[in-house]
Amino acid sequence: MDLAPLLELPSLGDGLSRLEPVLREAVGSGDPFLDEVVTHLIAAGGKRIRPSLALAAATSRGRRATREDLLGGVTVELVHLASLYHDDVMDEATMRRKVESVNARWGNLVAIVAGDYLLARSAEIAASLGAEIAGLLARTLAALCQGQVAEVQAAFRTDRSEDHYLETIAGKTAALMATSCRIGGLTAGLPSGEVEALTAFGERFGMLFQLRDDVLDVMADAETLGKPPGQDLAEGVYTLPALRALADPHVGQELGRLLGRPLDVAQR
Ligand code: GRG
Repeated sequence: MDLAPLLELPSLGDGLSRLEPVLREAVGSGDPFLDEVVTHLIAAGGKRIRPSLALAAATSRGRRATREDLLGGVTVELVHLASLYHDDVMDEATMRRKVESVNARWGNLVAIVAGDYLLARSAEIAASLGAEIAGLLARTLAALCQGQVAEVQAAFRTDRSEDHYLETIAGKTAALMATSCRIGGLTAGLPSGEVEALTAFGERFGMLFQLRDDVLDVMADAETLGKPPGQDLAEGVYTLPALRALADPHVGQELGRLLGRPLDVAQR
């Protein structure tokens, strides 16, 4: 995704560079091993989309990001990081952000507990920002889990539908992006109408972001993706492009042949 137009916003570039030390400070435990594990993916990069959304929302009226705004961005990035740690355990992924995944390097137990630790830190920061943000963050965590369970469930169902897919991505991706925008609006103390509009923008941005990701999984080459294309279907994840393709029995048969196992034809 080309974030350049967003990053050209002077206030956002300033906020993102000031976010990094706050992010590292937030995960510091004093234990050298835990610190190494929890900074592994922070150091590896990542696009910082969720804090970008929070900071863009918070500075949308042109003011400089405050420490509260930065902490809002940190709290959502920590949730995202925790979800990556846990997701890689579930998928047995070996690479993340172009480096070895945490589970591949230190094992599943460490990856799960380190993900839990990141969530705990995120919750602590959200609580410091007030009850409204703490409650919002907790509801978003529930939505992420529901989205993830819905995705796993789809692999065992034959009545897969586009509605089910849309519900899945609303939970696993769009909920946190909507919350990122909302938190930015809240830490900046914007009027409620603006907070609602920013939240609606974040939700739609998140849906489109995941749709694009899923289309790229079937259309892009291995080099662009950093993994073999068609990985979603190979893992039993039925995304919208796969559902559309499988609705044609010939395409479904061909995909099944390529993957070496029969695939269910989606019902729409
Ligand atoms: C532990 C919070 C928590 C949840 C448990 C594992 C799980 C339930 C949910 C996983 C949800 C998940 C991994 C959704 C995919 C989200 C997504 C679009 C990831 C890629 O985001 P990018 O492209 O990644 O912003 P970078 O690396 O750039 O930050």
